[in-house]
Amino acid sequence: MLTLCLTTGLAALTACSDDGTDAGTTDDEVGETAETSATEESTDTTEESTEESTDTTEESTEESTEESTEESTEESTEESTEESTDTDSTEESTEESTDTSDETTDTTETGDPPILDSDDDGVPDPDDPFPDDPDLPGTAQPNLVYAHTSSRLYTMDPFTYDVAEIGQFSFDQSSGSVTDIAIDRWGVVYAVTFNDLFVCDPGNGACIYLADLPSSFNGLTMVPPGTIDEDDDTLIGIANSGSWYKITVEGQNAVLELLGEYGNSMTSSGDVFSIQGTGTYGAVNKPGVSNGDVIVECDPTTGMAIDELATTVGYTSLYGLAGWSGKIFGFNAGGQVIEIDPETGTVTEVADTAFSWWGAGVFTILPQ
Ligand SMILES: [Ca+2]
Ligand SMILES: [Ca+2]
Ligand SMILES: [Ca+2]
Repeated sequence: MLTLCLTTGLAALTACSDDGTDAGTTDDEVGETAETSATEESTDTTEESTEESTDTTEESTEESTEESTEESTEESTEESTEESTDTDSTEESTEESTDTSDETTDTTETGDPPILDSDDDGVPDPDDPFPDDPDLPGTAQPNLVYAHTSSRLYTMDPFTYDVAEIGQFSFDQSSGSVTDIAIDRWGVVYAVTFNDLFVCDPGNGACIYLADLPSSFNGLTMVPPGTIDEDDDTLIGIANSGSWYKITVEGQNAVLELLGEYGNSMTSSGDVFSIQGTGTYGAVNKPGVSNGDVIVECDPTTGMAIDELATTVGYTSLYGLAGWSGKIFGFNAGGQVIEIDPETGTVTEVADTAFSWWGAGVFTILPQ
């Protein structure tokens, strides 16, 4: 269900982006999205049947179709108004299922996962805001972490700590100060200003508007597949208050779902990052602690702080947080970059720059 929710959101925003700023086709977009979802369900069933026996592809397809028809019939008895729609979807699914059976047979021979990437840009269709444009949205380099000021994007090598400027953020509309960024496992970079959500090209900082934000976030991160969504990254916004929200794009609006909060009156200093197999960490302001921020490990499904790892004595305003295996990087408003050892809590300054850091991001799955 969550996968469909995110997929639906991206499909809807893709339609919007293709139409520029035109917001007058909402009904059509919803209809197309619904049909797509129905087709995907039927296609999945067919793929499973095909994998069982490629020699009986036709029989499997027929069985899948029968199952789909039965399901449609059951639903139809409950709501007669949906009967015609379900029947249409089943007929379309039958046609597409036959095509997909052939593709699946080929895929089985090569052993590649059956994830469609129509424009071959390395970002599968469900996670590609521009699934038919190989030049957008652009992807981050997997061996680097990213950090930014309110107006410029940078990279940092997680081992040499070399900081390099990519360029100034630009906006196709609704320009603003970037309060944080997040990177999914494919390298797609999302950014928030105080008012809006964007997807940005990490090659040049060019940001494309996605949606209005109902409230501001000083932290933004993806959490990896298997955390909230079994199969996909999930975009999370962290409010100054310390509350965590799941962000889903529907049309030109970012829909928020409250997941939880840090707890114990801790508020967000500025960011969270989450890497599969490594953990989920946040920089918080803790009542009674004034000589630094506190680095906490979090439950990524609720945001609740489950462990306190370190107090970054002498370093406050850690507005950006990123990391690597066994490394936590804090980027502060004073321009320093510190590394926190999650095992020992040791804090080490690794870079001192002239840039007032506002945020940071890293892939949810590190390069293998
Ligand atoms: Ca793609
Ligand atoms: Ca693309
Ligand atoms: Ca971030």
